[in-house]
Parts: sequence; C-alpha cells; structure tokens
Amino acid sequence: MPQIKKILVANRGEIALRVMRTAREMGIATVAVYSEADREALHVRYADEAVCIGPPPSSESYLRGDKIIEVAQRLGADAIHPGYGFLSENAAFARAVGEAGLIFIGPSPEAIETMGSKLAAKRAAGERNIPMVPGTDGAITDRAEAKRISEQIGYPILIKASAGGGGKGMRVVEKPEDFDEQMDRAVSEAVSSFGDGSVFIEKYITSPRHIEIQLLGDQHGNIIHLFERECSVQRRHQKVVEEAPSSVLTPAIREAMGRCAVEVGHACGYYGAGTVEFIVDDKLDFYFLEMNTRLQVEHPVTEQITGVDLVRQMIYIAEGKPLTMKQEDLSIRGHAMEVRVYAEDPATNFLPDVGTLQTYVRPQGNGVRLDDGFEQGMAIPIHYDPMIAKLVTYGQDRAEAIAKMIRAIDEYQITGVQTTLPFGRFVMEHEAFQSGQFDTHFVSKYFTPDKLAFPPDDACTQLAALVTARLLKNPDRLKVVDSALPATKSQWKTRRR
Ligand code: MV4
Repeated sequence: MPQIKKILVANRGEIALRVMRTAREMGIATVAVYSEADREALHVRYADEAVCIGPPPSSESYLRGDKIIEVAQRLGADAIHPGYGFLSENAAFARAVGEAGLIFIGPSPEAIETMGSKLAAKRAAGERNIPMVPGTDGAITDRAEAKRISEQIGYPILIKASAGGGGKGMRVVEKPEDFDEQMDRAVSEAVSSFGDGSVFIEKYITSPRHIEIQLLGDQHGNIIHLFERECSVQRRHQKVVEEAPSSVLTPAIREAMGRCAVEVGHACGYYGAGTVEFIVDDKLDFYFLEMNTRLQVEHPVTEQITGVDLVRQMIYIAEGKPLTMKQEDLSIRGHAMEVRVYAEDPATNFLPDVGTLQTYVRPQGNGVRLDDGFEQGMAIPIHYDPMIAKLVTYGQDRAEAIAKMIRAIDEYQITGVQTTLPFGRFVMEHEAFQSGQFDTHFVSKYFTPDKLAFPPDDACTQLAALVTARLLKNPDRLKVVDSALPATKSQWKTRRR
C-alpha cells in the first residue's frame, strides 16, 4: 500500500492551509503552488516548499493542471489534494494526475464524470430506489412532449441544466403560457455557461430546505455517512450560513436520508469524501438532487459534531486503506454553526469590497474555530473568491452554538474592507433562524440592508441613535451607560469602519 509522504496542495487560501495542517499532523510534507498575486499568502509561508505557477488569473495559475502536475513530479510529491473549486471536480485533471503516477486525493475520474452530469447522476441513482423529484427521465428533445409531462407533474415546474451549477440555467415556470420563453432562456444560458444545452424538468418544490449528507467511502466498497449539514441560508445560490445537525430532521428521517446517500455513493462506486445534496419539503419528504465530489467549504461543521478529521480520512482513503470507522461508531455530539466571512458589503447588495485588512483581530475562546487564510496587513486579491474566513462555533446545543457565534462575531475585528460579518449577526439574531422555521428563501424574504445592526457606512450615527434609545427607555441607567460607553462598545464598533 502506498504511503503518502509529500502532498502538493493545488489550491490557495483557507482550504490550502486546512489541508496542509492535517498533512503536517500526519508527518506528511507539503508543497504549495501559488500565483503571482499570492506571493505573500499564508499557504505559501506555511508549506514546506512553494512554487510559483503563473500570473494572477486562475486560468494561468490555479487552473493549470499541466503545470501543477509537473511541479508535483519535479518536487517528488506522491499525491495532489485539490481542495474545493479550481480543479477539484475536473475529471480530466484527476485522470491526468493518475496517469502521471501520482495519487489524486479524491474520487475516481469516472465518479467525478458521472456526478458532473445531473442527468447521469439521476440515472445512476434511479436504479436504486432513491426518492427523486417527479420530472423528466432524461434531457428534453421534444418540446411538445415536455409540455405534456409538465402538465402531468403540475405547475410550477423547474427547468434545470444537466451540466448546471450555482443556479445557472435554472428557470422556474409558473404556468404553461411561460413554458417556451423560459425553456429558450434556460437552454441558451446552459449553452453559454457550460457549452451543453441539455436541460430537464422537475416539479418545483416551492419552499425547500437544502440539506446535504457527508459521505466517506474507501477503495474497498465501504461507504459511511457522517450525518447532515443544513445549508438553507443562501444568497443567490451562495451559501452564507451552514450548520450541523439540521434542526428539522428527526432521527428516523436522518437515518433514511443517510441510507439513501450511501446508496447514491454505491451507485457510482464512490470513494473519498463526497456530499449528497437533497431538498426537503415542508412535509419533510426528501429528494435526491445531485452529488458533489469534493471536500466542501462547509465540511468543518461536520468535523465538529462527529470529531472526524475529514482531510485525514481522505488521505487514508487515497492511500488505499480501508475505513476504520463503522456507521454504528458514529454519532452526533453537540451543534456546530458556520458563518462565511466575505469581503463583500451587505449594505450595497454584497458588492465585493477588496482592499487591505487594516485591522484583523480574530475571535478566540471556547467553541470557536476560525479557518482563514489572511493576516493583518494583507491585501485581498481581486482575482479570486472574496471569502476571507469561515467562522465556526460549536456548543452543546443549537442555542449555545448561536450564542457563541454572536459573541465571536462581536470579537472579530476587521477594518479596511467591509465584510459579511454584520449580515451573519443578522441571521443569528433573526427569530425565524433561531426558531428553525426557515427555508432557502430566508435571505430574500427577510433581509434588507436596514436590518443590519450597524450599517457600516454610518456606524457612529447608528450608535448614537442606539444609545439615545436606550437612555430614553431606561433613564436611571444613564450613569452606567455613560461611563461604560467610551471604554467598550462605542469605540469598538467605530473601529470596525
Ligand atoms: C430545486 C429547488 C426546488 N425544486 N429543485 C438550487 C441549486 C441546485 N443545487 C438545486 N437547487 C434547487 N433545486 C426543485 N425541483 C430549489 C433549489 C434551490 C433554490 C432554488 C431557487 C432559489 C434558491 C435556491 C436555493 C437552494 C436550492
């Protein structure tokens, strides 16, 4: 069995660090690759060796599989970990890594290929009695036929691109009269985004929750699940808050979903870490949607509640070792919450706000985990995803995880760029979120910039208003508020600018 001694991490930022940290714990040497924009990046400093692979644009650096493989060979790495994004779900890259005599720390190229097509994924799952949303069996070739099926299913229906992702090529059709127009749009969007105009139809579940199951499979046919993550708080198909476990699942539904997810894994001979995505309707019926064949951004919440280091397991699996855990060894302990911190301004419709981190003070303490890739004084490059960090809290129960998140958000000091931290606080404090009564429409339903506790562009004014309101409500506390003000809340919030 091959023992991995050196891993090249084909990624940047927090996930590159995340992978390298576990590698180091395992006594495995690390190689970073980086673009010219990332010369000073933390992943470059953290690695045992680092090689510049090109100019800032991803297409000339982090997406250059050929260069990355060449670096791995030249430096004597045994394996490549792709992280998420970039080349992580590129079957041709996974294949090329294998052909170069290196280990791809992830699933087989065939599994990536199958699951990269939503239609192929549904076809594979269809043979195994896994609940799926009513819809067409394959790509639509005959429009008249598709319209008849839509009538049968019942409107509203959803047109989806087989090669789709991030909501692209997805169109809701409310009534038969809109069918042709929406179909034209979906197909042309699918062609322009993916070079593949294949679309299919599903019944539109109007208010679903997005719940996904984490899988681990070895190369000997064993697959286990590590329970679910609730990812319903999204903004334009970008997840912003994730948690584990979900507050709506009963133990019975959890077990049924877990079993289905494992079946999906078996359907494509899956090994490595993977995620099976479901939507859950208001009756708690669940439907398989697709499978992601990478380590996901939100994997830490699963690590917190199970105690399993997913990257360590990915490395063992890649070495060909059989899983040492059995399903019955796993259980959920406590509750974990994740808020993604983006360099985006929630007050201006989440416009990216790149710049330099003038102040960067991390939250600490009991139940706080921060996966980030920056330090104070660093610039956030414009070339990549503007995620600064993932703030994860862990408590004995959901209320404790939320309380720790609010406390951690308040401790977290970032100036120089606007961030989504105030938005994270808005979610944590919202009644619908706290009660668990929310779906994928949470953000569009409840959020407007005026809901931010301290609109970043006018923190002082807001603070003054808040203090005044407090004083008016409770004049006998005047003295306390007065003396506490300069030392604590006011300065602190003002410094966030
Ligand atoms: C759906 C759905 C409702 N009904 N499919 C979104 C991305 C992709 N992973 C699948 N997605 C959805 N598929 C059916 N049959 C709802 C979503 C969905 C969603 C849709 C519109 C706006 C926001 C959304 C957020 C999460 C999931």
